[in-house]
Amino acid sequence: MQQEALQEIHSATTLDALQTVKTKYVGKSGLITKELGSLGKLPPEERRARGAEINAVRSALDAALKEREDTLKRAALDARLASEAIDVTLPGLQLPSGGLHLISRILNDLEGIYERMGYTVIEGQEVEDDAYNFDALNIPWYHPARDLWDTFWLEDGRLLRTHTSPMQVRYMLEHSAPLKIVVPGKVYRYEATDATHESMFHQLEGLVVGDNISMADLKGTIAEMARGLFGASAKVRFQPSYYPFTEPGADFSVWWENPRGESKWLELGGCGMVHQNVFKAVDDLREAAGKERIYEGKTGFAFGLGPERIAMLKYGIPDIRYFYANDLRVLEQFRGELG
Ligand code: FA5
Repeated sequence: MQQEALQEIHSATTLDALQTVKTKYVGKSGLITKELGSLGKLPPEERRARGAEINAVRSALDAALKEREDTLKRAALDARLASEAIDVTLPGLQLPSGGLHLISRILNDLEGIYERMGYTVIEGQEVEDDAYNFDALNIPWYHPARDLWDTFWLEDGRLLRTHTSPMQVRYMLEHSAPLKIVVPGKVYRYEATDATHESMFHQLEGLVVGDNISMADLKGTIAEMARGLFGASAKVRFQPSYYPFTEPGADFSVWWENPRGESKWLELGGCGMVHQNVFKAVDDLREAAGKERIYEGKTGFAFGLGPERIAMLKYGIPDIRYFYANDLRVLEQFRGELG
């Protein structure tokens, strides 16, 4: 029986199988245990020798079981460690990194240029009230100029801002002059798209208010921006234009000789001296909110320009629709550093 048991112990390949062998021989009702139990039936003179013999077998089996158990446990642990092993010398996985969109980079550049001129950068909301997008900007509901800004109306009567100019009003409600701000952000227009018009695009609004601010300050500021964007050779041109919230108003274009040897004028934005009706509307709103009237009689200039147009001019991109079509073949050519 000892030979047989040892044989079975050695051929057990799992701890479960070993447990079965253990139970069979030395468990409560195992074969060896039974042998010991039957000692009492032997004549007393045989008991001693027989008992010693069975105990020797039992010790041999116990020792063999223990040894086999250790071996199997060790093997199981080795297998687990092997399955968890990693090769730290393998080359790492290279994850493709994202980048800033070209328009984000242009806006970052613009913000830097204006911050160096002492402007504060603020942001506004894309869902606006008629009162700020139009009324306070001297564009009452019956004004034909409303047609210049085809509007996406929301069901609750609000709208998607058609330009960043409502932030002129919102800022003056909360702050006093003198002030110098730029406001980058998305704007929306319900209009047919073509190579130079999108229904969602960006603007950068500028507003300066103080005493004795003049058109010369406006021109100098725009020229400084153009040189910051395109280099020392950039020129700017102003042409009279009409905006209800400026008097006088102008459009400005930039001329730049680009690395491809082309040079042309590109209209970048609108600008002008802040209309006194805007200051009056701001004071009315301030008064209604229990604040002092402080703007009537001040002077200031404002401008609003399109960064998409800057990107098109700077990089020779022929169609504004490329920016938001999410075609990686286009976007990857202008992938900037993150951060
Ligand atoms: C305005 O939106 C005025 N709020 C700008 C302004 C501000 C004037 C302060 C005076 C004082 P306008 O609609 O012209 O003006 O738009 C300004 C610029 O936004 C344009 O010159 C152009 O660069 C850009 N832009 C206008 N419409 C689109 C469009 N559909 N797609 C891309 N860019 C556009």
